[in-house]
Parts: sequence; structure tokens; C-alpha cells
Amino acid sequence: MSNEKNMSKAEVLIVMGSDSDWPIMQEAVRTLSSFGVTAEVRVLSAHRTPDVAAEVAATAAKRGIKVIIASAGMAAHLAGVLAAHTTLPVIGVPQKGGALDGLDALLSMVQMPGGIPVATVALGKAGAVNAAILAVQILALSNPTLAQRLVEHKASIRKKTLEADERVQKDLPLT
Ligand code: RP5
Repeated sequence: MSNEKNMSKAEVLIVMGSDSDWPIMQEAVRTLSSFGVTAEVRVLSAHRTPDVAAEVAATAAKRGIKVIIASAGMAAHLAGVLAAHTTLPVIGVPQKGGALDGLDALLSMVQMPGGIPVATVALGKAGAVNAAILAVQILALSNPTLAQRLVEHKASIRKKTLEADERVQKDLPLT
């Protein structure tokens, strides 16, 4: 199912292999949104809907998409298949779950053969957030407003970490 209201101005396409990946991938949508970046979101599978996945990847650039984020679990071929059908950068988010709890997805995604890269990030929620930030970093190469928001984002993480350090110092020495 496509979300047509988001498709016209979306610069990032998020594809997931199943709607069971959606709770984690919502973190990517939220993170993009915090930078003011709109995403087109699709559930497409390298195995269950291979024809649609290939078509969506092959036509993404023409629709104005600049970065693709692909997430899947188990034998996670989705990011690689999308990358095979586009010259856009593809960021892969491996999902936890299954008998191997994500190790299968991580290796399936990260071990691409030479020539077809997938920029694979961490498993799960951290990966969904980092995929979104990496997508913003790519868009920011030609968008000074986004570049400035990334500077502010880094400053805010720095501030929060320094505050956490201060809180821990107040707890010491432990009795
Ligand atoms: C993958 O298989 C999906 O990306 C999901 O992470 C996993 C399980 O899918 P469901 O069986 O929950 O639909 O293709």
C-alpha cells in the first residue's frame, strides 16, 4: 500500500520487508521528521513482492527520491535487491528476530558483493535512527538548512551527554 500524500515531496524512500518491521522503522520516520524531511514509506518484500520492489527502486530517482532506507529481517535481501535496481544510495537497517535474533539479517545485508553497496547500520532502533540521520547527512550535502540542523543536532547530543556526566559525578562517591 502506498502513502500517496507523502509521495510528491518525499526525498527519502523507506522500504520494509514486512509490517512487522514498522514499529522499529517508525523511529526512522520520526527522526527524519525532526529534521523536516518527509519520507515515502512502503512495505515491499524481496521475496514476497519481488516485482513491485524492483519497480519501486527502478523508478525512485525519477520520482525525486534521493536516498533509500531499506529494512528487513531474517534472510534480509531487500536492501541488496533495491540497490541492484537503482544508482541511489541505499542504507540498510537489519531487524532483530527469528531464530538467530538478527545476526542472519545483519550478515545478509552487510556482506554485499563488490559493486553493489548497501550502507548497513546497526540492528533495531539505533539502526533506524542512524539510517535517518545518515540520509539527512546525504541530503545536507546540497541543502545548507539541513547541514545547519545537523550541527544543532550534534550540539544537542553533546549537551545531553555532558549533563549526564554531571549527574553521575553528583552520585559519587557511592556509599
Ligand atoms: C522479513 O522477514 C521481514 O523484513 C521481517 O523482518 C521478517 C519476518 O516477516 P513476517 O513474517 O513478520 O512478515 O522479510
